[in-house]
Amino acid sequence: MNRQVTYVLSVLSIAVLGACATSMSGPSASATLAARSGSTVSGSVVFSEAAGKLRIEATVAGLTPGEHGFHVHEAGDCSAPDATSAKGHFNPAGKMHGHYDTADHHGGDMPNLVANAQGEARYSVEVSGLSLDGPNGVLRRSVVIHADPDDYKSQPAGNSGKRIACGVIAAR
Ligand SMILES: [Cu+2]
Ligand SMILES: [Zn+2]
Repeated sequence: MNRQVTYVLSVLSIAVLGACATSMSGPSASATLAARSGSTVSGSVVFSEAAGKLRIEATVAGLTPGEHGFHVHEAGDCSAPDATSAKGHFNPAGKMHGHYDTADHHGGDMPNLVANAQGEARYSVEVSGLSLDGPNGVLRRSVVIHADPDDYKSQPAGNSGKRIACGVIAAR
């Protein structure tokens, strides 16, 4: 390999590395989950914008096995022992509660978290109708995990029971 080719290749590899670093450091937000309603749930949730959608990734432990309702709630306030301070589901479009992939749902309605037999959940979904900032923005709101599954139809919150974890969503 002559010197000129080596030079071109090293410039190319720097350009590729630079592009990767840029895409990984796009705007994002995160929430650290605090246990509520006497649970021992812990974990974190990361929100990032991807091609007009919002990607939500979570790692959670201390759950009971199975499905748990998981939503963005209106208020960025987890201070109450039962997390009622987070208020209702984030609902910027004034819709009914529903399945995240149908026309009628709260902006904050997300698919259930599913915990394995050890009570751990790893979660990665992309939803439309949410963003980090602006009218549909999740920043300065909260993310809540419930004791029971969201049935995606009961009003106003899918009958998902107690709020067992809550985290305020902050830029990072
Ligand atoms: Cu909720
Ligand atoms: Zn809802």
